[in-house]
Amino acid sequence: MRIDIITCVPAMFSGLMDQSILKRADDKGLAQIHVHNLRDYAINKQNQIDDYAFGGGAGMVLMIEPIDKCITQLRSERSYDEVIYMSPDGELLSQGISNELSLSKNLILLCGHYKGVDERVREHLVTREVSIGDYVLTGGELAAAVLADSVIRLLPGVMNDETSALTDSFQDDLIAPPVYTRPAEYKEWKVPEVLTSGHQAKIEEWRFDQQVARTKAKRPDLLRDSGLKD
Ligand code: 6GU
Repeated sequence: MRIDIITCVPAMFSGLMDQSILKRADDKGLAQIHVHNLRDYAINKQNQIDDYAFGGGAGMVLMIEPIDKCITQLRSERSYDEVIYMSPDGELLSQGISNELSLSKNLILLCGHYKGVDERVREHLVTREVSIGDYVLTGGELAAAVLADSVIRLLPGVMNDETSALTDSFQDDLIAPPVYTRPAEYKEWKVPEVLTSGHQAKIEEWRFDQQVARTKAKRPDLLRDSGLKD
């Protein structure tokens, strides 16, 4: 998978792929992130990429021309599954969307700033708009990093244990069960006995019961569509 990120703050992505699971994905050639500085596509000597909104109002608007030049350049090099505009009013990112996007070969993530982008970018250049939650960030960069992380970790071969992404919270609309490691007793705080019993069927049953109980307690909204309610 290749992810091209268009941003006016490229420094926000430095180091993103240098650690942990994303580094392994990069090392194995499973995922690459290419960051493009919108200013490199500025239309004049002043390196201008934003301007005042027609009709007035506070805040600068990212101009269409630098964004179009950058996207057109990328599209001339390869075809993209989606051109995603990171925006607080986009569709809410979920495990389902990440699963879907993880089947992509090439993605463009466009990060907005200021008061947003010229609406014609959304009308003509973007195929999808994604938000990471109902709160406002200063720009789409952190949201793009979140989306990239959640998608890349799902790519086959990225995780150590091939099945581990499948047992994440949310993959089956249930929160993951609690986990413990040695020592089995610490300051009189004990690990549930079933986990050290060696009885695998009982362990699986206990884990599932825990998932359902925890989801009911913490995120009852997840159970609504799962058929597991009551
Ligand atoms: Cl994608 N962008 C911005 N600026 N704020 C956000 C967001 C995105 N998702 C949640 N808040």
